[in-house]
Amino acid sequence: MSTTTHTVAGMPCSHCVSAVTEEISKIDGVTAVDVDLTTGEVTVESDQPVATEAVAAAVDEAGYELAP
Ligand SMILES: [Cu+2]
Repeated sequence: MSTTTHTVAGMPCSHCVSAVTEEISKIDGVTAVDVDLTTGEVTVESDQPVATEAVAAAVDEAGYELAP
């Protein structure tokens, strides 16, 4: 079990949250995704550690990007 947190920039509404959640949920081994709309903080729970690159790619797929 592994938990990582990331920050996504520019998610103004709950639609963004569901798009990001859906894409990150598709990553292999991810068991839960929690997005905080006000802070942009994304918590990813997974069976094994998920590479930041994989999360970044999923966020990009949803149309957003990880904050530096
Ligand atoms: Cu939105």
